[in-house]
Parts: sequence; structure tokens; C-alpha cells
Amino acid sequence: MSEAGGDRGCGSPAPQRAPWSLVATTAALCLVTATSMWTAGAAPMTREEKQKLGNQVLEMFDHAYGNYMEHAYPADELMPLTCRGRIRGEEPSRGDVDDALGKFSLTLIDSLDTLVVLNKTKEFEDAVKKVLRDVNLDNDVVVSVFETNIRVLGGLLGGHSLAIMLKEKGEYMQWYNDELLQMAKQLGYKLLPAFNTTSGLPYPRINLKFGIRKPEARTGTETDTCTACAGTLILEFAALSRFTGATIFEEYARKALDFLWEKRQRSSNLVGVTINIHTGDWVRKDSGVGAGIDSYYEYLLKAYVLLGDDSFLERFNTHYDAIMRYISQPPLLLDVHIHKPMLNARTWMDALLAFFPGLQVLKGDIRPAIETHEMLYQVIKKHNFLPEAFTTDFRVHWAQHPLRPEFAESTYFLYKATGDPYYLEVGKTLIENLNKYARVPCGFAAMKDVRTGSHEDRMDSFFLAEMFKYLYLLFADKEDIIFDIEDYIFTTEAHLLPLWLSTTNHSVSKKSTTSEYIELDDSNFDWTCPNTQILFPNDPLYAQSIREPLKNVVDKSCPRGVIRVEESFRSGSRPPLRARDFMATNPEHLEILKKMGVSLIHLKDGRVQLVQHAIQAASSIDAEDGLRFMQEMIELSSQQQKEQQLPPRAVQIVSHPFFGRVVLTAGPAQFGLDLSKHKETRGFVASSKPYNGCSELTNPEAVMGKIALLLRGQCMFAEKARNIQNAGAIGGIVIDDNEGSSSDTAPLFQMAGDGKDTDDIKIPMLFLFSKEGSIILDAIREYEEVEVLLSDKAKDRDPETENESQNQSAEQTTPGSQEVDLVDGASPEDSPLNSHPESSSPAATDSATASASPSQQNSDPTENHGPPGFDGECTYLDEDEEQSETEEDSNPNVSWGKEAQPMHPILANWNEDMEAIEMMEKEMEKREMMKGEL
Ligand code: DMJ
Repeated sequence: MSEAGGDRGCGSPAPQRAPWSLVATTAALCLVTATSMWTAGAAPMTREEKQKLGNQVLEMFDHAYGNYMEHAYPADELMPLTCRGRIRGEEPSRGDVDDALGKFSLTLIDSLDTLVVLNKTKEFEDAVKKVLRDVNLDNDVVVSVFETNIRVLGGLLGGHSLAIMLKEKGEYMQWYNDELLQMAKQLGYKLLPAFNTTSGLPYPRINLKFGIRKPEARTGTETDTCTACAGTLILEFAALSRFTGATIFEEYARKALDFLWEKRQRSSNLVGVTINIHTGDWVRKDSGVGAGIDSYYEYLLKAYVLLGDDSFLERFNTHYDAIMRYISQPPLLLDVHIHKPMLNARTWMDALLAFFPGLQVLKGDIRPAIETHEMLYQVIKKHNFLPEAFTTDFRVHWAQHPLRPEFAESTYFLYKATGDPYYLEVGKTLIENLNKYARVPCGFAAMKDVRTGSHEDRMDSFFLAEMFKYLYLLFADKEDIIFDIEDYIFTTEAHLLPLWLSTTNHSVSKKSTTSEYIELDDSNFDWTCPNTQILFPNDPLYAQSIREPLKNVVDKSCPRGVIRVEESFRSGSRPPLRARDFMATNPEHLEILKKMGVSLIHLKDGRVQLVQHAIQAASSIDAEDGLRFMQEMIELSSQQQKEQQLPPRAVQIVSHPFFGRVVLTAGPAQFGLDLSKHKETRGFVASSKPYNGCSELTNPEAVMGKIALLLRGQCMFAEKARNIQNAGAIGGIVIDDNEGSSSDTAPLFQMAGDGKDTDDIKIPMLFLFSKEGSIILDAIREYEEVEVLLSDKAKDRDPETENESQNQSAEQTTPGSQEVDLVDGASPEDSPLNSHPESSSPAATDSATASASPSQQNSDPTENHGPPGFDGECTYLDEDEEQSETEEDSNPNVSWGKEAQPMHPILANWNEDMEAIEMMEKEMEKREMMKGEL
């Protein structure tokens, strides 16, 4: 703090001073109050307990980093289920998510500064030497500019920042001579060709060896990028310029930001999710604070903090005002349309927005930060992790969770701001859940499905770059860290850049801003930073009092965002017709439709299409009602399709040394024992002979009383089931014959019956893709006796074996003591299956949508099959109830109207408003489950 030289409040203009006093002010102010405020609420945590939790974080980091270094390095990432490195081109492509992998030992570089924060200075020194010795930045591989910037350039710069700090201290890194910085500079120059567009916005991808346009580059034809992709460069690029004196990097990043600012939608001051890098037209006009936009806002505020340039703060404040006006519907943050910001673009939120409360703390706007964080925490308590997307009534919308750190980040910043020990308890829960549900013998595995507890074979580098840093810092006291963390700013990947850069090599010309910015009316958020100075000392229970009304928001109450949707209908009156009430046979309804400009088209195949032409509506208000009706209809349809799908099942390996820690995502069968209704089936596995199970088994004695393993193909699934059942098997697992296939990259499907009555099949049957299947086969090879649990949801780990498992995991962190080597020598092949559109990259995160079959709608208005957010009762179904609803909804006899009238809404006109929704629909189709195949 010594160089801060300022004590101004958040957001107040002080152009002559180093801007990082903002960080200091927020943190210092709130920490001072922390000691005296706890007369009620969460009990203070003792120093011993905090240290215990900090040590637990260290042990977890060792488990993740140790396994990466031992089993994956120099690969980019660890695959924790198969316990090997993920090498691009040697694994089935996962689409955009693989663009982070540049064959540059991503996880090692992303972990560098975490090692120093966690006091592992010796390991840091070793890691830096490895980076300098082994990492090649000149690979013929196409990478994401955004990911390479935040993870690799940021990682190198964070490493350099702490290397020079350590060198100065005089004990470690004495040999260091800016080598990491030189690598960063080399990488910076490699990224620069991406900016060769008229707009100055970078291409989304670049070939590290060949750049952009050359034929060998295999990139450079893209037209669009996401706003975050183009707007999350300034911290790393400016740091690179200021560290090296080469101003070009900062200039390019500024130009991209200037262009985005120019292109903001002028009436709402919002930006869309994707933009054309040549024309600057918004390609997707929906706007939120999560996927695709998130770190653009983050970097405006942090660029002000790091660089001392007021224009960034002014831009941030302008956007922030718009966010609080339109997107923030506390405790929710809901996407809207940039041209019609009172219209919500979705009724679900994505997990990436969990960083926003942390940013609000930096802004000094504590109240909404507490509210949103509390809402998110309750979603986490319900599902153990934050699902990639969840609806306004907190149901899972996209069940994956790749161990994202955003919620831990916000928890840390809220603790810094409030000193409320409640946030330490939150951190403790995060640690417990990670150990309980994500920890596997070889690292931590992403959750494939938070509902079933099944895993995905991935451990993203950001887990080490961010999660452990924020969790460790949460419990650390000042003396637990070897440097002053307040002297640094966190990049979006939690890399540390020193605040003294604001006064170094400060030669890049700033844009003149005098007449550019609108005078803001900030009466809307008079709780912003300066007020916290008054609030905390006066009201020690401030944070708790904000959380209290939200305590049951997930389980019981109607979220406010939903109420706002209701409110946004014209002046208090109800909409003329709700989608869930609509019946195509009701003449009154048809009349209302007509007024709203919605026409009904009966297709030859018996389906009904809805088309809206706004210009045919009786008035602009009716047109708006029509648009709302169509939106509701899409949501309804999407929700119902989702409910009609059988959710995935779980195969959990429960025998030594797994003890339930490895959970594989399995496809259900449309026949046999329904695992969602019955107790799970537990048994040892045995391969059937013939392995395809297509004729009477020749080894009934081996499968009797066991769970039979079968190879997919040659005959119907039901036939296989009958053959193993006749041999006395208590269950069956069909393993895909398509070598290399995986639930990470291929959509899961249900095994269909054989078109005949399958009531005779009584045993449960599950399907595993080849990669998941080979985890079981390899386990058999290694341990012979392998016991599994077939269920709809992973069961708690056996408490009897929990300790043993923990000990084993701890042992594995000791080099050379690894006991589990699951797939030594496995030879994966490229999967011929379509790649799965899941990604952590901002550009691709929008694939978080439901799959749908709109053909079965219930006309009974007393039954709530509509989008829950629009229901007056606003009830929440817990998992069991959700399940039974699923079963009911899949009943083909449920009809829509008097006779079954399938319907498929199509949108016409008003494209501008509806493009985002159409895009969601397309994604839905992509993700639709494959059905009824062999
Ligand atoms: C990280 O790579 C960065 O935080 C990025 O800005 C978005 N989120 C991922 C982790 O979830």
C-alpha cells in the first residue's frame, strides 16, 4: 500500500493520482470494520480453523498440481479420470474449448503465480525453469487469442511479476533475468497479426506458427468474435508494454476497446454478445454480464485501476449504470436485448456471471453484490456446484460444471469488503464439495452433470490458476503470504500484475474524453462505495440483513426477476394470453393471437406453426404482447422438451481404490429397471461371452449375480439385455464399440427397445461411451475385482472407506507413491461422432440450452407445465419431484387441446429482437439427444 498515495473513495475522480488507491480504499475500509461488527450472524472463525482450511487448500492444490506434473506434463492439461495428459489432436475434438490448448504446457504456465501465493517458492523456481526449458510458443496450432492472452500471456506476466518480487527480496530467483518476460514478449508479437482488421478488433483465433492469413494458418476467415474476446486484452497487453517499453501492445488493446465503446448501443449503453470484426455490427444483440461479455466490463474497471486512465472508469460507469438499470434484477442478473433493454432475452443465467459480485465489490457497490452472491450460494447448496446455466427459478438448465472459480473469486472479495465470517463458511463449503464430489484419485474432475454427480475427464487450467488462489487467500492472514497482495491487481485469470505499472513507461496516448461521456445520474445506486464507509460502522449486521430476506429464495420464494417480467407488461395489466393457457381450438384465443399479429399455420403433417408479424398487430402494444407470447411459447416448448428427456445416469466405481470417487456419465435405457424409481444396483462387473451379448452367454457362471459388460453393436440393445438376464446378471453396461467416443464429445442417448414389448426385461441397463467404458475395463485389468453402483445420481462416498480414500489421495501427492495408473498405454482415436458444443470460452458458452420436443403440450390450465417463471404460484420442484414430472410428461397420451396438436413456434419479422432466441433454438437442436439406435 505504501505507494498508493491516495485515499479517495471508489469512483471519485482523481486523475492526478495512481488509481490503485481504489483497491486499497475498498479493502482497507471494510477490513477495519470487520473486527468489531460480529455481535450476531456467523460466528467468527478462529485463526486455527482458518489455518486448517488454508492447509487443506494447500493439500488440494498439491493433489491437482502434483498429478498434473506427474501424469500429464508437458501436456496442456491433465485428464484426471484416465490419468494422462490431454494433447491436442490426440484426443477427440471438443470444439471451441480445445482452442485454449496450444501445446505450450498450459496448466504449468497458468499455475506459476499460484505457486508463489501458496508459499511454494521452491516449486515456483522449479516450475519457471521447466517453462524456460520446455515450452515452445511456435507450434503449428490454432489457438484462441482470448484464452492465450488471459492464460498464457497472463500466466507468464504473473510469473514474471512475482519472480522479480522474489529476486528483489534476495533469497529466491537470484538467477532470474527477465526470461519469462522475454517469452511473454515473443508471445505478444505472435498475437499481434490477429489485430489486422479495419476495426482493430482481433480475429478470434490465430495459428501460433503461421499467424492468420497464410493458407497454412487454417484461420483468418472468421467474421465474428465475442465482446469479451476483443475486450479482455488491455491488462496483459498494457503490462507487457509497460514492462518492456514496447508500446504497440497497449496501443492495439486500447484500439480494440475504443472500437467496442464506439459501437455500444447508444440508447441503452449496452453491448451485445458477439460483434462482426470487420463491420462492427452486433451479431448477437443480447446483453448480460456472463458468457461472452463478462471480462470486457471487468477490464474497463481494472484498466482504470492499473493504468490510471479515467476514460476507462467513465466507460465502466456508463455501462455499469446500464447494467444496474436493465440487467440487474436483484438477486438475478438477466440478459436483455440491447435495443429493447426492458425485454429479457432469456429466463436463465450462466455460471460465468458469478464473477460479477466480486467486480461490484471493486466498484464499491456492496449491496447487490451480497444479494447476487447469496442467490448463487443457495443454488450451489442445492446442487453442490453452480451448474453452467440455471433458470430464474433455479432449476438446472445446463448441468455441467467445469470447476469454475468465479464464485470463489466473489466470495473472496466479499469477505475482504465485509469481513463477515459468513464468507469463510461459504469457502469451507466449497472446499468440502470439491473434495467430496470432484476429487478423484488422479486430481479433480469436472462435473459432467451436477444432478447425477458424474464426472468429465477434464481439469481445466483455470482451476489451478484461480480456484486455489482465491480459496487460499480467503483464509490467509497477511502474514501467511510472503508479499503484499494489495500491491497487485488480479487479471480475469487471477494472474497478478503489480500496481506500480501505472507509473511506468506511461507513454501511450490516451483518448481525449472531455465531451465523450454522459453525466451519470447515479442516484440509482446510492449504496456505492463511499456509502459503505458509513454503513458498516453504523450497522454491523449490514451484510447479514441483506442476505436474510434471500435465505429461502431458491427453495421457496418467487425470484424478483420473474416478478419484473410480469411487471414489464403494460401498466399492471395481465398479458392478454399466456402461452401455457393457449389452446388452438379456443376461438377467443385465436382472436387474441390475431390482435397480437400472431398467425397460426396448420402444416400438412398435422403440426401447427406460429408466426408473428409485428406489423400485422393491432397496435404497438399488441405487437409487444405478441412478442412476449412468442418468447413464452419458446420457453415453454424448451422446458417441456427438456422434461421429456430421460436424464443421464451414473456408473460409480465403489471398490478400491476408487471408493465411489469416479463417477461416469451413462445413458439410460427405455426398458428394464428404471433406476430413478428404484434403489441403485450394486455389483461386481464381469465381461460377457460373447462380448457383444448377441447370443446365449457361454459364461453364465461368470456373470451370474454380477453386472455384465457388453460391447455395443450386432444386435438390439434389448436382445443383449435378455441374454445377460437369462444368464443371471443383475444389470448390464453396454460399452460403445466406437473406439475413442466419449460423453465429453458426443451427445448422450437413451438405448431404445426393440419395438416389441420389453416388459420381460427386469434388470437395469446403462450405456457408456468407449472412453468411460475403458476406465472400467482398465480398472479390471489393474485390480481384477471391480464393483460398481448403477444409479440415477452418484451416492455419497462410503464413510467407511472415506478416510482410506483421503489418505490414498494424500499419499499420491508424494512423488513416486501414485498407486492408480488407469490407462497406461491407451491409444485413443479421433471420434467420428459430432463434437459436443461445450466450452468455457466466452464465444461458445451460449450452447447452454435445453433440448426440446414441442409436440406434447398439456392443455389443462390447472397443471403447471409452463415456464415456471410465469406461474403465479411459483413452486419449486426438488429433484425427486422433477423426476416424476419427467416421467409424466413423457407419457405420449398427454394431449394438447382436445386432440393432440403438436406445435412448433416459428418466428418471423422482428428478427432483430428475436435473433438471440433463434440462436438458442439452434443450439437446442444441436444438443438434442440421439434416439433409438442400436
Ligand atoms: C477463466 O478462464 C477466466 O476467468 C475467464 O475470464 C472466464 N472464465 C474462466 C473460468 O471459468
